[in-house]
Amino acid sequence: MDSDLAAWARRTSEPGFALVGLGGAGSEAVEDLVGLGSPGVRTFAVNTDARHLLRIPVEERILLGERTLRGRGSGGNRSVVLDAAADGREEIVRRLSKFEIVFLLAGLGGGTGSALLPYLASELRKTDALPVPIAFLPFRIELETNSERRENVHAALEELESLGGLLLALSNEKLRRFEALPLHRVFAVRNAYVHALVQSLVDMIDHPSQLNVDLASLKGHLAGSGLSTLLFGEYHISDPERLVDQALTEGLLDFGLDRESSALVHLDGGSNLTLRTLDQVVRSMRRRLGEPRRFLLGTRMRSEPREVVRLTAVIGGLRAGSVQAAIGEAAGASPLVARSR
Ligand SMILES: Nc1nc2c(ncn2[C@@H]2O[C@H](COP(=O)(O)OP(=O)(O)OP(=O)(O)O)[C@@H](O)[C@H]2O)c(=O)[nH]1
Ligand SMILES: [Mg+2]
Repeated sequence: MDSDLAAWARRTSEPGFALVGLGGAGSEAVEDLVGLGSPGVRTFAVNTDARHLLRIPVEERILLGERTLRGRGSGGNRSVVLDAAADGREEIVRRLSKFEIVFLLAGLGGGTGSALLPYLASELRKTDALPVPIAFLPFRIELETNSERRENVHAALEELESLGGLLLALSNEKLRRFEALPLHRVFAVRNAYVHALVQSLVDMIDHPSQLNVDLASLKGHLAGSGLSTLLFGEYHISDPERLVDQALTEGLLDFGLDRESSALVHLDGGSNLTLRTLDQVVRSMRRRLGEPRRFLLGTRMRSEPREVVRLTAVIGGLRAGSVQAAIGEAAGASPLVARSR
């Protein structure tokens, strides 16, 4: 028994989480996240474009379609990337499936990221790893002016939504509130938000706490919840209502809820986090989600007092098509939405 535990401890001293950039935009986002610090996370980039891949400072790089695409990218063609992914499937699944959670990041619209995000999420779902796809949706102007991009976004989102499980979709259109900033700064703001989301899920699983949420409880919760998303908020301990608001309405994610929602809510705070505050957060969250049938609460209280409380929530029961609808709303009368009805 002791030697089993020792073997387990050795195994768990290796990172349990992988952060994987797919295609150009996904890899650049991972580069930003690495810059913000990613302890306990192993970093990867996967691309069909060798030049781009070499530029990204990650621990492991995977070039797909070396023989067929010769390291020159896909030219926006999803199907050649899917062929290359099928060829490289065994190796890539072997390298990624040993992690507990695999965060997959891609900008949708091009060939590589739009093909690999649903493909790898679906392949990893067949293993013990929990894939968390994070999709960046292009600006409206790109969708309106390029039907190939639109098709790629549409196909990728449809596959991701029908897979169920976790899906984090962030449309660039939501970044318009930062439109006075240069574009790279705008992406940096978005990537900082993604970093916080990733870190909050990693912390929730990695640190045992009073009302503990472990990987098995997360997976169990997801299994019965259909399509789900991850929310994150942080606020001063004195205003629980505002904390819930931060998580539910001020994020950059796109989703719509069905009435049959479910929620896993985790609070991370200091020794001054009282039962009353917990109660207020739970009541507010339940009310605003329409009294979900399934609700799981987790907490982590540090030994010292803290002014700020962090809320991480996995919300299930997303409406099918709601992510597509969200970019449609952002893009006005987008042909993408007209097509998906
Ligand atoms: N470069 C960049 N593009 C972004 C970012 N966020 C979203 N995008 C969008 O990502 C989409 C996909 O572009 P790429 O990542 O270059 O495409 P790819 O996946 O490498 O696919 P191919 O190059 O066509 O094989 C574009 O429509 C951009 O709008 C970002 O942070 N950086
Ligand atoms: Mg590319």
